[in-house]
Amino acid sequence: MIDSPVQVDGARVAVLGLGRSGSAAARLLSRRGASVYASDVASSDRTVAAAEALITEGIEASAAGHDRELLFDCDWIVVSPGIRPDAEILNTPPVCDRPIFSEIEVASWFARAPVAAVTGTNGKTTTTALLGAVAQTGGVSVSVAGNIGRAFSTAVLEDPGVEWYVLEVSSFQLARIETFRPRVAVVLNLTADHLDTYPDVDAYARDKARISLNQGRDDHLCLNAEDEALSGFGSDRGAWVDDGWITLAGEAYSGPIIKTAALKIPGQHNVQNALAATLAAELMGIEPTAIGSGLRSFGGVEHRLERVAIVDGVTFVNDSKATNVESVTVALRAFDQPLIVVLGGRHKGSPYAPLAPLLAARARHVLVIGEAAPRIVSELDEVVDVTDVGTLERAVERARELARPGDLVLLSPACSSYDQFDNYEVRGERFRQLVVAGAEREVAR
Ligand code: UMA
Repeated sequence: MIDSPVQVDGARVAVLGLGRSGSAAARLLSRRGASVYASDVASSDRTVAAAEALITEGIEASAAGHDRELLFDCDWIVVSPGIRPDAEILNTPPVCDRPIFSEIEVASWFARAPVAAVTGTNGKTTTTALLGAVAQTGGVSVSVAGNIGRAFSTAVLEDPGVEWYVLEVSSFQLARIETFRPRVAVVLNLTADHLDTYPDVDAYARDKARISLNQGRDDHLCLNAEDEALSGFGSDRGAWVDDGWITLAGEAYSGPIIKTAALKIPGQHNVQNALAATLAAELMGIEPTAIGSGLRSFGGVEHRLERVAIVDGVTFVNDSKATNVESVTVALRAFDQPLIVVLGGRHKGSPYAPLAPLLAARARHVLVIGEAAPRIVSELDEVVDVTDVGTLERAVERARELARPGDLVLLSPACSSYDQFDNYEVRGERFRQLVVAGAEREVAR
């Protein structure tokens, strides 16, 4: 717990956005003595229900618009990570004249345990979940939260007595921090992403780099020496692969941990994630034997290269979390079988052409859905069979018709989900349902 840069108790605070972050921040601040007005521009069932839930708890809230008159009375503002920096509300009075903080910044004021925070373009969800699992194996109580799907404010409210908070943090969450200070910070890798929000890669990288903004002498920053954008930071501590072994040179222990072959999570990228988690765990004080058992037993996270079912010899893999081209590249490399790949959703600004060589080599067919479909077709149709099928329902149906036993159907969209779904989890769940429903129909026939 640190001193907040602004007064909380007795302050009038506006929370923008009624998603997971906004609702949780509103609750946390209200319990800490602030008078909160929480609002959302959208009038969907979800935002209306979120506003009603807050109102029943005695918190002022509204969906279907931000009430500017109420905003004028507010001393400072909390912004949800999904509100784009160029959103009108952030750039016009009264909001632009007030201090604006991100939700993780606000939550950190009330966290009584140190934070281990993981960022990077890809692998951060897996690494965060893995680090949480390793810590738990080591007997350390942790609360896992952040971009992974549970707001840090929720963790602070629900798990006040833990020894560590293990957080996945995104560039959007880091953009408006002021005092957020992880004891252990991890930056996994950095490649172009979110170019629909940022003017260029440098601006995105600048936000990611803020993870170490407030770190001091007793804090640790773990970087990936193999990542072009992050290398060049020499250090005598680290984790690497030596003759097939994950090997650690840490604070209290130096030596082998486990063989990479003992990891359950597939692919070379997951070896990198395991190395990052190994080093971070040791810096959190976890014993090397516990790190080894935690790494060995971790089975991966939902929506990330998640094997959903095998139907008539065809494997269906849900990689809905892959919302950029690098993630899809990693997914395409993780399997040896012939692939039928489902791409598409909302375009995020980066080209799809870099996928062409891998798709040409591994994909039997590409099915595209959502707003980005025409763009994807035009960038890929010279190298691979690609069909715009519009929806995920159609994609699963068509994949079934095209697939032969031994093939693998991979939902790995390279796009965000917001054109057709609430978020990537809902998209992944829908894929799972469609696969399972199709399998049941086959059985019934
Ligand atoms: N809104 C306004 N006014 C505006 C614009 C938008 O009120 O002018 C509203 C929207 O209608 C929406 C809300 O603001 O209801 C924004 O919500 P949000 O998108 O921030 O959603 P949350 O449920 O709070 O989820 C956020 C993260 N979402 C994003 O960063 C887009 C979740 O990460 C995170 O799990 C959650 O906080 C808890 O920390 C998701 C994500 O997709 C998984 N992250 C991106 C990624 O991983 O690529 C960064």
